[in-house]
Amino acid sequence: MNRSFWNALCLATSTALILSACGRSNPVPARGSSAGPPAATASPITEPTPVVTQSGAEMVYLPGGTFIMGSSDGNPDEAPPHPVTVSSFLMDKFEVTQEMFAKVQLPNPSHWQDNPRNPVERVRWRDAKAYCNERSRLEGLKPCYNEKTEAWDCDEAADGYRLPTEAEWEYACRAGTTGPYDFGDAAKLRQYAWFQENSEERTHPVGQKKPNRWGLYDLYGNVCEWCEDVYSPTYYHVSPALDPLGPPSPGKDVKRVLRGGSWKATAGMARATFRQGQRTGDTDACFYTDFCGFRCVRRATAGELQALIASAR
Ligand SMILES: [Ca+2]
Repeated sequence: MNRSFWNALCLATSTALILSACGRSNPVPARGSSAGPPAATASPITEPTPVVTQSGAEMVYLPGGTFIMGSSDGNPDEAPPHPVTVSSFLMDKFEVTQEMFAKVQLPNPSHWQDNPRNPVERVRWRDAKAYCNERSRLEGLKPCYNEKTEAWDCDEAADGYRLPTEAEWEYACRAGTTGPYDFGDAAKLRQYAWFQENSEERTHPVGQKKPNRWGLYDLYGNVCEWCEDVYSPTYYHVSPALDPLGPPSPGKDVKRVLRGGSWKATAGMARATFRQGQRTGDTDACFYTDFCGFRCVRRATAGELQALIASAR
């Protein structure tokens, strides 16, 4: 292991010890949270917890934590494995479906439109961000994306919906485990994913397979999921240890990260650490990636979280 790995490990360990010494049960505060401390009667939420949002979207609250991102057993771009700490966040329980897309009155770009619970696909990276902003407006939240800038820059402090960072996606997929899949080995993948071996060359309605350990469905397979990050095969050598956002954008129509593999992926491409770079479709008149979908994340204040959890009961 190289020096940068050990430096990163020492930093993460030190951070964890400091937070532990402070007696904080939830290791990382919500990034961008504008709220004060939780209400005196509210207990900190330390386990993944399902919620339902104001517009009816099912999400799971994931307390932040530290994990080892990447793998030394996969492709070169998955190395080196390195410790990463992510702040708490909410993540969609399912891939964004076509009925969810319709709810914000955006045109459906999908190839397979025979079931409203099918995941939206053929969705450009920017269209996914447009959905995030519209869903934020629908729920009275501050949109994260500035639609006036070239790359629709993300305001990390806003409380609206956005695409996950690559680190958030992998943290959620790993669900506290360290292997290629949170459920064990590839022999069980059929129980959790639509992929090359069982998909019959198409998408399927979300939520039909088993969820991962943290209650998230279809992270493996069905549609690949857009992340916010610029794709760089060497980023893990320089990634910061706390809430990494990916490399800076080198220009227009760069590759962005896709995660999880799709209905056409091999089992190896559906691994928790598998990385894929995909052009965003901005300059491609024939964008036809019917394996590209996404799910949303957002931050929530402690007070909001309590209300969301109560509404899900
Ligand atoms: Ca997926």
